[in-house]
Amino acid sequence: MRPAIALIVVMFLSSSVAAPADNSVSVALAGLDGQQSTLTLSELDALPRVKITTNEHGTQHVFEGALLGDVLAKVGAPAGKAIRGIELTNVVLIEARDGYKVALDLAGTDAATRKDRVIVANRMDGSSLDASRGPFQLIVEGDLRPARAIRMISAIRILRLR
Ligand SMILES: Nc1nc2c(c(=O)[nH]1)N[C@H]1C(S)=C(S)[C@@H](COP(=O)(O)O)O[C@H]1N2
Ligand SMILES: [Mo]
Repeated sequence: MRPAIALIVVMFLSSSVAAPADNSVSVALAGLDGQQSTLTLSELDALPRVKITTNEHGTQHVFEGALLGDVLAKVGAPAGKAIRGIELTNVVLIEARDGYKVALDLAGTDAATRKDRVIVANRMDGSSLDASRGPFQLIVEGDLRPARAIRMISAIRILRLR
């Protein structure tokens, strides 16, 4: 009887600890001039929400998150008219927990520059992303194949090529 009660107490405690632990998972952010920050799920949820419908191997999904540009604002990334001249050589490098990496040109991710949006998503079809995708996944609107839809994002950095 006693070990069973102890087991139930341990299960209860670990399940109640699991919820806040999920929000402690964050993405490391780095700007062009040494700025460093992190992005938590609650910070992502607080940004203006954007929904993008994708077609992954013939299956339609609705992803929801925030514009990559709104996330990169946390580390002072140039946006809109500030992306001109030499700033057009900036690259966004996104890395995942499994070592997968994707590079995008910063101008191509800017909502004032391109109609197709790039978001950091944390929900798919109304639910939080599971461990194999999330908590954070990149979605590039208009991509015909999902190779750049990097799952399990761990870090997002802006780099100067010059
Ligand atoms: N972290 C991570 N993201 C990733 C991948 C990956 O291997 N690791 N594969 C990419 C590719 S090539 C595709 S087609 C889509 C879907 O991959 P899946 O079929 O392995 O789910 O996720 C993309 N995002
Ligand atoms: Mo792929």
